[in-house]
Amino acid sequence: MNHRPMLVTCGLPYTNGCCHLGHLRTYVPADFYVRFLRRSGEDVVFICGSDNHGTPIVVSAENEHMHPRELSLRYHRHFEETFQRLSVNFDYFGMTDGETNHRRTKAIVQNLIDHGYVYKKIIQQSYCPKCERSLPDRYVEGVCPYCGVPARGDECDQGCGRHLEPGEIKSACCSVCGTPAVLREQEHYFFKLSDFKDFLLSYLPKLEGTLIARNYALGWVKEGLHDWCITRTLDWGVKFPGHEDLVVYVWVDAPIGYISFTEEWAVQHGKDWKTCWCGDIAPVTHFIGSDIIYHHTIFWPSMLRGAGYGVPSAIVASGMLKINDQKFSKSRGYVVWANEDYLDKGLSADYLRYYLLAYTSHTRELNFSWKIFQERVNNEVVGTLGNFIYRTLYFAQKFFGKIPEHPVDEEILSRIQQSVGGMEDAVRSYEFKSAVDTMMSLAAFGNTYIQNQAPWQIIKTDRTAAERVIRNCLQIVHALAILIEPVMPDSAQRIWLMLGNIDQVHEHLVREVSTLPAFQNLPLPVPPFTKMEDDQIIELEKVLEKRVEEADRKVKGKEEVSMDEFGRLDIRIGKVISAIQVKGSKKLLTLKIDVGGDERQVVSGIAEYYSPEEIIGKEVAVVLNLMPVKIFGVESQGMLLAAGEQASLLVPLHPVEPGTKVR
Ligand code: B3M
Ligand code: ZN
Repeated sequence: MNHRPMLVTCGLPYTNGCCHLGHLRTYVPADFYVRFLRRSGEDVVFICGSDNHGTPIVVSAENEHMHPRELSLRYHRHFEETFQRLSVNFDYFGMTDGETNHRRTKAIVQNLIDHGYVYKKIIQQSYCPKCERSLPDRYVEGVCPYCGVPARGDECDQGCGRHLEPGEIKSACCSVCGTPAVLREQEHYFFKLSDFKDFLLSYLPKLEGTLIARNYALGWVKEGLHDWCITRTLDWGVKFPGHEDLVVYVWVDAPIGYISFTEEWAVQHGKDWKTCWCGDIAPVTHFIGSDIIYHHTIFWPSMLRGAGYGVPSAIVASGMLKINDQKFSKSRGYVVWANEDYLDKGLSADYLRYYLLAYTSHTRELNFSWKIFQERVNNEVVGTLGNFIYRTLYFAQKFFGKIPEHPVDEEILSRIQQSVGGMEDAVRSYEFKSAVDTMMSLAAFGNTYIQNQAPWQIIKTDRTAAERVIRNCLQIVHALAILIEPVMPDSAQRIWLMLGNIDQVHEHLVREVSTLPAFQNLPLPVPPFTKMEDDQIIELEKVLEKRVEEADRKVKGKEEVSMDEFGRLDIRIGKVISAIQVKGSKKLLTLKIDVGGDERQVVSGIAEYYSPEEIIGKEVAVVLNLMPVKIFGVESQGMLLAAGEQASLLVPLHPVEPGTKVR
């Protein structure tokens, strides 16, 4: 077989929202992994792109009165730019709505059909009688049939996390208009996932990557596999072969994007994408969030297998993210946006990268708080790493002006080699935190070494001895520059230049940590890192606090009320005495209502549904203790209760005296 580069991918972000730390929890470690492998001499292709299809995008586009394509393009650019700002450098960043992916998806689906893995079946599908359309996936909201928690049509996102098949959700309502959905029979196509049980049972135990991915997947296979509905009644998406009214489910064409983007990259670079995607096991590593393990370990390999492609060799799933110890949640305000909250404030991309990598193991829960961020940056990056590097460079430059000509101690070289070995082992077992810690412990070693040797003392009496110490320290700085490149690429380059180099640190390999050309002139160094100040951190905390408060207020609007609170509303039955149209408005009537000895004037938006004649004499329910307001210049001293789009008035079933309280 031809030379096969390693292919590394990241889960494709949906193009209906901005980049946040939840995304970066996966992308930064993936970028680190790729950079480190490259520093170790591996040929790696790093591929990602945006996920443009599916109901999340259609629903968002509808809300923003935009075509899904326009919305997708906007967010596609947003992600591309944001990744660049964070030094997450994909070799190719495609779009699942691109021509290649339409073509590749159709081809793969056709393959599956040809191999007999697809069949059609009539199912009960949610339908909104008001919007007059089918309600696939996120067009429906309801209750999870497994755990009873509110869920959306295709997944129980707040409860058990299960994937839901069309028609499974209970108490379904249209997510656009709130109307209860009805079930309608519809013909859909299914993928015979159940045929892949034996394949998965032999494939999954050998799957590399993080343990949680493999173990979850095996558990699911043992629980039993259900065939998978792969079509949706939707316009936006990749058309199902031979059906203009059906598109494939987004989880079919999204992962196929990995192949299509490899193809597009290969065309640009005169390479062959097939080397990455053929053979039994393809040299492909997927970095994903742990919420999409099912799709990547069960659906995706089965689809690839069924269509005759190679299956991924590794799945690396990252743990979840918390913000201030609270579950990450956009709606509850526990979110940190990559641009608005971080990069646009002039904060260093490298610091964030460091935090995301060093905070905890890749598969553990990562907590973000500005306070801890400040502590880790100030103590570790500035205090340990920055301090050692600056002390060394400052001293070397001041007393020698160049890298002194002196052999490096064996002991120092072997200490450096020990770090390199430790990092390599850690990276290859996806223990990124441990890799970064190993690098930092080399810096800590350097700090202790320079402190104990105190070259600023020895130089007073023995210049050669000082030369030896500083030469050792410079060797460590040189090694650190190469080793931190995958973690903090910009900072690594700055340090590299301060060592008197003129080229790019990322052109160098880890095996060069022990070489350092002597006599190189040293420019005047500056401290490579600066502290995060308290007042800056307080500002950043405030932004987050405010967002949480605002979200809280919104949620409280929908909160339960106590009987006492309900009792504060004075709702009574009143009799309409007169009704006249409000001048200048087609929608409003001014009503005079007898509420039991008292008369109230109420302005109500019911003119389109009731003529004055038909409403006079009617008994209606009125809220009496609302604050009076002026509507079209007319004072309104209450509110009629009505339901639905046609303002159907709430009336008592049996006659009651005007003024009777509603309880
Ligand atoms: N677009 C985003 C998610 O569910 C989804 C990933 C697709 S990866 C092929 O996290
Ligand atoms: Zn509807």
